[in-house]
Amino acid sequence: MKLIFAIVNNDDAPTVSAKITKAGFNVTKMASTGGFLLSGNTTFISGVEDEKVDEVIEIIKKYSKRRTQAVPVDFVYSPAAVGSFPMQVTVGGATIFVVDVERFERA
Ligand code: 2BA
Repeated sequence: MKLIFAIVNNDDAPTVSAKITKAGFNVTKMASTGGFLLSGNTTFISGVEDEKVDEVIEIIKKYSKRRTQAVPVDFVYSPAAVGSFPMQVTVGGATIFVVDVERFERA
């Protein structure tokens, strides 16, 4: 068994969640925050049999869109020239980790 962690944009989360569930997989949705942009995203965790991992990943990829987001970057040229300008950062579609599950129980 594997545990899939998938970090997706909040805007894609409802669709990703619905499609994973509709395909018959169990999934848990957690509110998370990206360390770089410090904005909210969604982390899904899903425990699946080894042979089903690719199927779940395909669903996540299909419904997670790539976006650009503006981030303010501060600059200081001189004491008189201080300000910030927007830098475009590409976010997503999804950041996915797959780890081995040593033991799984439902009690
Ligand atoms: P954030 O950390 O808020 O990062 C948002 C986007 O900013 C990243 O998109 C990436 O394009 C950019 N970025 C991140 N760190 C950067 C840096 N030091 N310099 C320049 N640009 C940087 P994604 O790569 O698609 O990541 C989306 C979200 O997935 C991340 O949000 C974070 O929450 C998570 N994530 C990505 N890689 C991860 C990793 N190796 N471990 C844990 N979480 C990760």
